[in-house]
Amino acid sequence: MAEQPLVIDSNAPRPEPRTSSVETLRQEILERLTYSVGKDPAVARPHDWLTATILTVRDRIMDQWMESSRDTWRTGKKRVYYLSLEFLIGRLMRDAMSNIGIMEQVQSALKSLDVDLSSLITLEPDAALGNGGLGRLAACFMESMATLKIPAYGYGIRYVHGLFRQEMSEGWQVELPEEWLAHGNPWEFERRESSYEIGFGGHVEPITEPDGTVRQEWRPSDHVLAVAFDTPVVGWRGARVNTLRLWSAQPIDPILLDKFNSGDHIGALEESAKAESITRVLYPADGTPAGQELRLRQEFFFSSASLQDIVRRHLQQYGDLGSLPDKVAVQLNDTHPAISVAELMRILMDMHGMKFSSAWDICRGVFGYTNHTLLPEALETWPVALLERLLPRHMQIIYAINAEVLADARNRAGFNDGQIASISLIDENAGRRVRMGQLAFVGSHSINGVSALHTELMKKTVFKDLHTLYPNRINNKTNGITPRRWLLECNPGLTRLITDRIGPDFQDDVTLLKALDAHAGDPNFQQQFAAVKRANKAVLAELIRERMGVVVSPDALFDVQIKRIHEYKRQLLNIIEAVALYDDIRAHPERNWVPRVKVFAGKAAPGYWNAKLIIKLINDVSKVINNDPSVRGLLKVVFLPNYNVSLAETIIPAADLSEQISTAGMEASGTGNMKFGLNGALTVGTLDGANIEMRDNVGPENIFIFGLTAEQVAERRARSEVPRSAIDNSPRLKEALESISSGLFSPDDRNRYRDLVGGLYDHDWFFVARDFDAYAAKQREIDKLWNNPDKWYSMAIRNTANMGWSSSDRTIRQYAEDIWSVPVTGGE
Ligand code: 26W
Repeated sequence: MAEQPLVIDSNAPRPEPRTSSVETLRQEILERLTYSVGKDPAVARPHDWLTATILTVRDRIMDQWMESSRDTWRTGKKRVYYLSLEFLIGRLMRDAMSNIGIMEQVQSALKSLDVDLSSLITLEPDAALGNGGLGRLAACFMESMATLKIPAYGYGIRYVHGLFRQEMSEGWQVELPEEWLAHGNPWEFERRESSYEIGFGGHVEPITEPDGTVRQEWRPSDHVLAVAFDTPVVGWRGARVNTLRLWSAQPIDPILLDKFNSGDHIGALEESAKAESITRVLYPADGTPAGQELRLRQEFFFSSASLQDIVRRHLQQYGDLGSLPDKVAVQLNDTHPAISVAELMRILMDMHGMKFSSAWDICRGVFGYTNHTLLPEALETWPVALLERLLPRHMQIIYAINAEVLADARNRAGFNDGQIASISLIDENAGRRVRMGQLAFVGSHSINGVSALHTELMKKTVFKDLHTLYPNRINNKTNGITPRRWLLECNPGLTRLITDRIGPDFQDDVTLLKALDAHAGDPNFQQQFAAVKRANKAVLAELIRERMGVVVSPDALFDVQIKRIHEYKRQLLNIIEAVALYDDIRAHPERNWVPRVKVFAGKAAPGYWNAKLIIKLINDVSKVINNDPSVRGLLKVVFLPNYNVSLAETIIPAADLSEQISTAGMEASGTGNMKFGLNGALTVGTLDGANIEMRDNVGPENIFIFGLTAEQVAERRARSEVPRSAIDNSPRLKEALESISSGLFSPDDRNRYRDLVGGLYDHDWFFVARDFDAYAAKQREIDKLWNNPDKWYSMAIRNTANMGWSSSDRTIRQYAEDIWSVPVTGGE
């Protein structure tokens, strides 16, 4: 099936590049409004102006987009493909304008048309195509790869609804569909020419070739079409523009006309609905077999489309697949795309006639796998029976890979039966299931953890035996964040202040923030830093008033925990401490209490009862505390609904204290911790994930570390320590727990929290009770420091100064060098 190599004519004509003077921009926005949106400026609505502005900004990215792509064809540079079920990219307009440096011109152009840029910015919907840190990391990586001029594609799914929109109903989370595409999406380009057929089901047929060899051919029973939608991703100062290619599922036959004409109008459209259901929502509930099957369909759908696309592009350029590992690096973002290993093997063997061993070498040359969690429930496994039915050929290939690996383990490494069972791709314990982590591991040349601690734990726990078998594969790549979005764009006040102090070079090399260390003791700079923070807090206070009807003072300490709601992240520890503080404030009104605002935000997985109950508890507690006059406004608790990237961009610059309090050993890395530190919040946290590296970088004297270490947690787990004594020995904890379980905060249902609190007495899986005293003591230390603003802000400045290491540019350089073997030509 040799493709004709495609010759790119570098001299093909192109239009004059767009310029960006205020006058040109004004003219083009008007033209776009009139000729593309089709609206008379006299009657245009805000959304029309938004679309016209986005189209105008987008045009300024096109030249570089095409140039970037031509360059890769011309030079034969290796391409990186980042496969991820989530891309939490958020809003794109401000990011694009800022990265290509036209924000001020656009603002003036719009102003001359009587349109306010900042209100247009907030009108843009958040592309909520992700759930948590893993998805945001993918978005930060895309931006850094463009900044560092690495030719890269992100591949994912164009969910019609993304993650659910969270609303509160009497304090309970309610999930509603996210309608981010309601007004169309001016950023994307539909590429009908890049569509692929994706098969499911059917059977495998052995075909005997003329030379006597036997080739397996998969005959799927049904197909859907994967259609590409491309979004440009522009790097800092327009260094390079890469592509985020998201797949949309469409039916091969949109309508069965015979059926329709025979009167079965709904039945005629069933195929269509079934195909489209694949890319409707992110993380469909997988509590039912049907839900599980849909998840697997999603994973195979986007893996197969991406690999077909990658192979086609490679053949067009190079004509032969032997060079794949030299020209292609595919990074698997967790196990969600792990089926890609079997799919690439199928493409190479069944479609291109390669032998197993050559295909297997290519496969491991191409793939790298990043692990993001050690939680057993998040390590994906699929029932063998499901795979056999849905992807029969892939199941055969998985067996063949397994045989290869197990033979290697027995013959070369002399593994015993226990070790064999632990590395096998098939888990024989709980019904036969395919372990996707193991598949991703053996199919990759590199497996990385996302913080130093997490990487060490991977070697000791889930991948212990695979690490013994392949000792050079596991490596660490601590996560990072893009300083463009998470400082320059979300915190213009701080950016200006820093620029005035140390000059603008840090905008190109964020490690230069280090120069701020020398100013940390300067009272004048401390005051300016405090003033910027206060202004950001005033903005957040206004948002809290608007959305929640709660009045908070920007002079209070803003204490923030925003992230997915999960028991291991311990929002429960935080809210119990708030209750204890509430008791203390009332018991000792004479003391000099520090005014605090506790801000929470985050979504709970729809099927995760305890997480939803914790949201309800936070809301119940806030209702009581916020309305109790004896608190005298010294403590406020707010839960802001519908946490997303945009909300984070408003909250993080306004935070004084960042809560990173997971049970040690359970948070793979965390990236919120870095965003807060960069914006001058102090961290209260456990020795978990990247908190440890943060402490090493900002210095132990500039961070509040408390609690049991991962080793201590593991040791206590191993001896099944009974946690009750931690409660019995802590009168404050006991009192807080009793008030919660007795129904003080839930008079309408006094038993609501009985089991939640009971769990802390019985097993306390997440060490809430055992870390409580250390946490509460830290909080009082923090109060003391707050009363010493010079000291507080000198520490805050030192945090900002020493967060340069957290840039995703640093992380991507490490991936480029150690995993992908691609040169980095961009950046400072
Ligand atoms: C199997 C379903 C599933 C899907 C997604 C389970 C769990 C997830 C998480 C949302 C994955 C996730 O976001 N993990 C986070 O990844 C970040 C980036 O590496 C880390 O910083 C966080 O510690 C980790 O929780």
